[in-house]
Amino acid sequence: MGYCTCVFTEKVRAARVGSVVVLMGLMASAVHADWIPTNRGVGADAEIRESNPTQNRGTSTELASRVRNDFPLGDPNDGSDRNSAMYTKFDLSGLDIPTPLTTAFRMTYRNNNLNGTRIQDTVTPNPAIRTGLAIYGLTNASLENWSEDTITYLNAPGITFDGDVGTKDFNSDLTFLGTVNFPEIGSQNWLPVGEQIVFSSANLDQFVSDALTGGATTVTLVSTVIHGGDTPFSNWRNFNYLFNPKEQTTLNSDPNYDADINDPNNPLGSPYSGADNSTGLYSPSLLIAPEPTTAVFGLLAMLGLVGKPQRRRR
Ligand SMILES: [Ca+2]
Ligand SMILES: [Ca+2]
Ligand SMILES: [Ca+2]
Ligand SMILES: [Ca+2]
Repeated sequence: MGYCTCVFTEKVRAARVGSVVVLMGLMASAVHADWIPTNRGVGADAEIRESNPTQNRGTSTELASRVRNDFPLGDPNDGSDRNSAMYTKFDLSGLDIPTPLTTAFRMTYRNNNLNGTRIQDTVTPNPAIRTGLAIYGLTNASLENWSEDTITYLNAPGITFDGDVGTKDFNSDLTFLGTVNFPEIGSQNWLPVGEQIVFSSANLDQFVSDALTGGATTVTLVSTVIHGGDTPFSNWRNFNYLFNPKEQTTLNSDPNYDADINDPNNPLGSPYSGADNSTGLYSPSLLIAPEPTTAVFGLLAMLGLVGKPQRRRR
């Protein structure tokens, strides 16, 4: 980021009266964060399905994960099991990457069917127990050249196909980064179309940082529902958790979303109902931003408020 060029530093030193205004401007610049959608450059998003391992779904307007494993390998019914994962690639070329950085990954809900039974334990019941997404990073950089137009379950990087539909087959080319749960449903009737689920973790920061240090210009994240195909919650098993890919250029309409089912008078409808996604605002996206405390400390140092003003190279 360009928040501490030497010229600017000299200006700041000379014009301390204007420090507050300058600080505000610099803050806006320094904490500026870019969500990089799969729309950018050679970015990509595609779902792969073990039940149809040679199928390419790169141009689909949906991205989903569904897992069920009721039948073992060799059973005539194994083909009715399900195991699908979502591949997303982000083009980081030409970006002014901050150091150190902080990151996040987000996707947005495609359909209006994410009600409480699909995300929470409704058996106990216990809304604190929920499913969500498990996120993996492709750490074998030599496999970054997968294409949205050709990726299938059989040729996807990080998967060793075992033929047993419903068992996840990730291999050591992928590194597990963590999980993110869906939120508690509370008094909503479902999660609104277009709302985001955001994953962030020190592991993700490290994964992106390591990739960039290694010279990568793209990074790949793979997402799947957390639960295995044998979860005891039948409403989670074999349910298709759907998200918007870049090809979903207009979000579904969701006029009956209710933010509070106990209030008969609140206005209905998702705030993102029918929203325009032609520029990727709702596509799978990776955030790369300056690590906040360091950036703020740097600004304060520049203004002589802490330590000495420092000159730093970009
Ligand atoms: Ca796609
Ligand atoms: Ca199976
Ligand atoms: Ca399998
Ligand atoms: Ca209501």
